[in-house]
Amino acid sequence: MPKIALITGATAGIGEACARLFASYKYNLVITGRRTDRLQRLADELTRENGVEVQVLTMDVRHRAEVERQLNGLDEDWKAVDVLVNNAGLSQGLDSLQDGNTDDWDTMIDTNIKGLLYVTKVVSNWMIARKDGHIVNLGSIAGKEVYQNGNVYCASKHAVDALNKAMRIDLLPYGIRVSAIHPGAVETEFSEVRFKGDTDRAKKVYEGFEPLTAHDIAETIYFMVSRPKHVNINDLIIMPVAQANSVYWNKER
Ligand code: NDP
Ligand code: 8X3
Repeated sequence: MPKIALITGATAGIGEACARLFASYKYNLVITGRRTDRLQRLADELTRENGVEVQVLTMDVRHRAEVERQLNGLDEDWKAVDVLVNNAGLSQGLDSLQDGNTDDWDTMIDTNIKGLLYVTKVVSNWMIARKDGHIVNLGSIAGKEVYQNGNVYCASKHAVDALNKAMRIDLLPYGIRVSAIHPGAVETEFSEVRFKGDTDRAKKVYEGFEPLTAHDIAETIYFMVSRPKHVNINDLIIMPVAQANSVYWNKER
């Protein structure tokens, strides 16, 4: 029986890289995001290249009713999810708290915290019923440290760090594994989204050093998930060699 991975935010970056890697290991996939065209193209490609089955769910994780409707609408066979990668997330803006845009705050909190909770509530119940499953939460170095102007994004990722620990306790009686991965700079669409389409500003974030790639993160997530059943990696921080933490960098000038 092929395993099933449900990956949120699979239209780009880390989520897309996870979808590609898990498909190469013959997982059937449920991939989600807001951009249906990208999801459908990816699904067609992964089925063609890897012979796996892929379900596409277009959903905005901020909308609880939509999340519940889309997930609960899956056929029963597809609810036997072995791996949930809680990846959908974003940053909006890089402003001081006093100058912050309150709509950006809502978007980050609604996506990174509430969206992750809505998806987890539904899927964890499927895992509880089977007494099996593994949840991998995308935290960030921003969930371990706080940097200038990172305020609300950092807070949202600190919340993911707390929820990762909380899930592990609450799901303990059911043998469900819960892990978090906390990357430093990964070159994806993240900065383009943070800077709202300002591609020049986004490109500069990754200049003068070698950032992590989405594939680096996908490989590490696959490593976590593919450990023997009795092994759980609770927490993993992964950085580019040129980034010691949120503040100290070794960049060429
Ligand atoms: P990308 O912008 O490349 O991808 C983000 C994904 O999240 C997209 O597929 C996007 O899909 C999805 N997404 C965003 N908002 C929503 C929403 N409201 N509903 C559904 N899906 C949504 O960024 P990354 O791949 O870099 O980011 C993935 C995760 O990794 C995030 O949680 C991020 O915080 C975290 N992270 C990233 C780091 C980095 O340096 N890049 C470092 C540390 C952590 P769509 O727009 O189609 O809905
Ligand atoms: C993304 C990494 O350092 O921009 O979570 O917050 S950082």
